[in-house]
Amino acid sequence: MKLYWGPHTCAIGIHVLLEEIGAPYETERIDVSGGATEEAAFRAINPKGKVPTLVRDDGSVLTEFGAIAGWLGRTYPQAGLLPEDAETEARMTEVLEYVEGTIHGQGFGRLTKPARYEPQDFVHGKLGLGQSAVKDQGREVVEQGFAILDPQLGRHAYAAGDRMTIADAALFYVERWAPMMDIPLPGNVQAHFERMLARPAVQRVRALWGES
Ligand SMILES: N[C@@H](CCC(=O)N[C@@H](CS)C(=O)NCC(=O)O)C(=O)O
Repeated sequence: MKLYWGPHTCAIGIHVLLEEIGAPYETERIDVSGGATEEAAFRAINPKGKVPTLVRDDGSVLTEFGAIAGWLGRTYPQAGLLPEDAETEARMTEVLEYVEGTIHGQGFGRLTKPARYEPQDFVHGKLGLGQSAVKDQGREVVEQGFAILDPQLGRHAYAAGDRMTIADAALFYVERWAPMMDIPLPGNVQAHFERMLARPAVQRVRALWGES
C-alpha cells in the first residue's frame, strides 16, 4: 500500500498508524501547500484532492482519515488499534469524529483556509465577515474543542481508554497544529500530545518527515 502525504498535514496520523502496524508500505510526499492536490495527476487518484490518500495493494483508493484508519485497524488486528467492546469503540468514534469534523473541519479549516469560509454574497446587507473574523471563529472552535476533550484525557492515558486507538492518531495531528497557530493546549491534552510524541512509531514518522 502507498500513502500520499504532505508536510504539516493530517496525513501524519495515518503515517503513525502504518508505523504502529509495521506492515510494508510506501509513501509519496506531495507539495500540498504548493497546490499539488489540485493537479490533474493527483485528482486522477483522489478526485477530492486531499491527503491522506491510501492506495491499497489491489490498486483501490481509500480516502477520509476515519475510513483509512478504520480499515487499517480492522485489516491489521494484531496492532490492537481498535477496541473490542462497544463502549470503548463508541468513545473512540466520538473523539475521532469530533477531531475530524469539528476541531479540524470547522476550526483549523477556518484558520488555515479562511477564504473558503468567507461568504461571497451579501449577508444582512453587509459583505462577509472578513478573513480575520473567520480565523477568530476557527480559533474559538479549536480552543473549545480541546477544552471539551481535556477532562476525558485526564481520566485515561489515551482518547478512549488506557490503550492507543485510531482516535489518538487523529487527536495527535490536531495537537501538533495547535502550537503552529499559537493555541495553548490544556493540561491533559498537552500530556496526551507528549505521550504520543514519546511513542517510537511517532518518532520514526517525524524523522521520515524531516522534523527531528
Ligand atoms: N475529510 C478529509 C480531510 C483531509 C484534509 O483536509 N486534508 C488536507 C491536509 S490536512 C488537504 O489535503 N488539503 C488540501 C486542500 O484542501 O487543497 C479527511 O478526513 O481525510
